[in-house]
Amino acid sequence: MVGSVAVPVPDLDRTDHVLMLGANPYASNGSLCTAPDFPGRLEAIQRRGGRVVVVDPRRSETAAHADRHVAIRPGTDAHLLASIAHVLLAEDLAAPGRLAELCSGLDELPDLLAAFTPESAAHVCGIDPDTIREVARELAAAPTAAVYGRIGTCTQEFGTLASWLVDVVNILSGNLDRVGGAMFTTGAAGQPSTKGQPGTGRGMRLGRVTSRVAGRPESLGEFPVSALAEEIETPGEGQVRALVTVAGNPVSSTPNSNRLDAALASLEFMVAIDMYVNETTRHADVILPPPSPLQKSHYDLALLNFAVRNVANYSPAVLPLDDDQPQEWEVVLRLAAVVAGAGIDADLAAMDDEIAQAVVGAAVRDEHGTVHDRTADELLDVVGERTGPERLLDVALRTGPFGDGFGVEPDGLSLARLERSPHGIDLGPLQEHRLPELLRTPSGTVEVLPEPIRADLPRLVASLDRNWADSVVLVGRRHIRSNNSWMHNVRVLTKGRNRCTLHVHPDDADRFGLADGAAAEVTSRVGRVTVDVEITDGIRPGVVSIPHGFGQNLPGVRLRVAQEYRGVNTNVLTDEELCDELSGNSALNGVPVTVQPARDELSRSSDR
Ligand SMILES: Nc1nc2c(c(=O)[nH]1)N[C@H]1C(S)=C(S)[C@@H](COP(=O)(O)OP(=O)(O)OC[C@H]3O[C@@H](n4cnc5c(=O)[nH]c(N)nc54)[C@H](O)[C@@H]3O)O[C@H]1N2
Ligand SMILES: Nc1nc2c(c(=O)[nH]1)N[C@H]1C(S)=C(S)[C@@H](COP(=O)(O)OP(=O)(O)OC[C@H]3O[C@@H](n4cnc5c(=O)[nH]c(N)nc54)[C@H](O)[C@@H]3O)O[C@H]1N2
Ligand SMILES: [Mo]
Repeated sequence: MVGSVAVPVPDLDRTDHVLMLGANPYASNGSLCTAPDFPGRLEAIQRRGGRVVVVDPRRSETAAHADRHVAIRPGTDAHLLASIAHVLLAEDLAAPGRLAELCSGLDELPDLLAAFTPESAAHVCGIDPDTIREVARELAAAPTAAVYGRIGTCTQEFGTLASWLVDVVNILSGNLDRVGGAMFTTGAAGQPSTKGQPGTGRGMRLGRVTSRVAGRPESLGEFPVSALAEEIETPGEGQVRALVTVAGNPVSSTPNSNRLDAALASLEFMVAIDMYVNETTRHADVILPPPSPLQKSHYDLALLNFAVRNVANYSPAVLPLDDDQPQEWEVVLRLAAVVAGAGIDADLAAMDDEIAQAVVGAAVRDEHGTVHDRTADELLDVVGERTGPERLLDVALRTGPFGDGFGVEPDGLSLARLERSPHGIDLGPLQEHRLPELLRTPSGTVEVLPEPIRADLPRLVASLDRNWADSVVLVGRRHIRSNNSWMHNVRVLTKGRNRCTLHVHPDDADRFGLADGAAAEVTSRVGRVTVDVEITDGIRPGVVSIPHGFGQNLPGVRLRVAQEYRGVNTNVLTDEELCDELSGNSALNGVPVTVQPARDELSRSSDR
């Protein structure tokens, strides 16, 4: 829509109304939206008279604090949002304001969304039509509002359309790019929309190439991980025979774990950069250990670009490296040298210099940048002794929107300035009216109807006729004391009652004959797990929930604490063929399952 990776975030500190779907910041503290004390900022909205509306099949911690909780049927957020957009349009509540001029394609929305009346969406979403109308009217009536959708809305069958519709509703309600609405962060470093010609560009292309076996589309140079197992298994030209994992545990985190697990075992070669021997790295021929996080400096190049204030924070390494211990970037660079054919003894310092030359060269060539009239050598001289990522960070900060421009703005940002500011630098609240300068689309407009979206909409319309109420579906959840798959070896974070339980509504427990604390067997198309039952009315009937990242008790794993934990891997159940067709992204939520009492408690450990 805007032509580069720019995701608007809710202006939490100034908004009057948040409509949040598929996110539980009381556990996660947010996602693609960075805010210290996210829950406190939500409560501040309520204290100043605003409202928080949460759409979630579970009464999550966040939903429990909300002014309104809408318990949606999983996988149907796109239908709900399309219907909200429909109400805004049909009731003449749409007020895009200045956005009308900046957008193209808006006028086509009424026709394209005509099928999504509250009545037709209601039976899909399992929400009554009046609630949909009220949610839409409240959003329109609020002086400012922001719609925010995350993991629950994007990792599902209509995930891309749901994410698109979040932006559509923000546009129709006039809230995109204005104070109190959904705003674009101005990142101090590494933000594509602060480089090159303002207001126009080449735009984004999806699916320039497709994956070999299933034809899944590439996006930003990546294939969806749902294609990985088949790419390893399927013989022929281009078959994946070697794998490098860096800070990833795909056997735990990606769908149909058992299939990927078997596929990794069939590789000719695998190397992992990781500090643990876990579900994934146990398949590696070589595990290269990174230094401790305390031995590494940190600047969050990714998530600071989605912060609710413009900020820059740098933390230096706390502890030194041991003698002969390489930095993690040196490990990665050496692997790159080997893969590129330069050999194990390649001159890393020379490679690092080349990379810095390339990065500074690009900054110098940017005729809209602050260092256009300078030379790369001159700038690298100013950077001085630094090497590796810190040198690149210094260049990015200095040539970024708050940078010192290598002397042009003496008070501007540089890494040295961040080093002198151990608490970080607050660059102020988000700025409105970053449109149209932020755009990098060929048309120079917010392209409201990108072609892949238009082509995918009929799939959403067709699904209105599906019999949604038929199956029991599985969703995930997060807990504040767990981080994906890798905090379970820390005793202080895992002690206490089992948190890897199957949440089941009391009506469903009756229906399936499940008792609280007993074991249930959950089966999907691809797998089965045996898991402790926790009966709770905090989940919608017809929906069950298991958190991801547990189940470390596999042969070969060396995680003493985690292996003892009474958890199961929910991604044994998620299905690599159940994807959002448009992106190929896996539907981790809304997976059809059957549930029954476990035949045998002992089967728990033998489920694999
Ligand atoms: N403590 C902790 N913090 C974390 C993480 C962690 O593992 N632990 N992980 C980090 C990472 S990698 C990320 S990406 C973020 C994620 O952060 P969030 O995006 O906030 O994700 P979750 O906390 O998983 O909340 C997702 C919610 O979506 C609901 N849901 C499931 N299916 C649907 C659906 O179909 N529709 C709707 N509307 N809701 C649905 C679930 O019930 C759940 O409450 O958190 C980050 N922070
Ligand atoms: N069912 C279900 N599945 C999910 C999700 C869900 O909500 N439901 N969430 C999805 C999401 S949002 C995400 S982001 C993925 C996460 O998926 P992954 O990124 O695959 O999983 P993590 O568990 O975060 O794995 C991190 C790995 O990095 C290692 N590690 C930690 N620190 C370092 C370091 O400094 N250097 C190196 N080299 N390694 C390090 C850890 O030991 C661990 O092996 O999971 C996804 N999977
Ligand atoms: Mo994530």
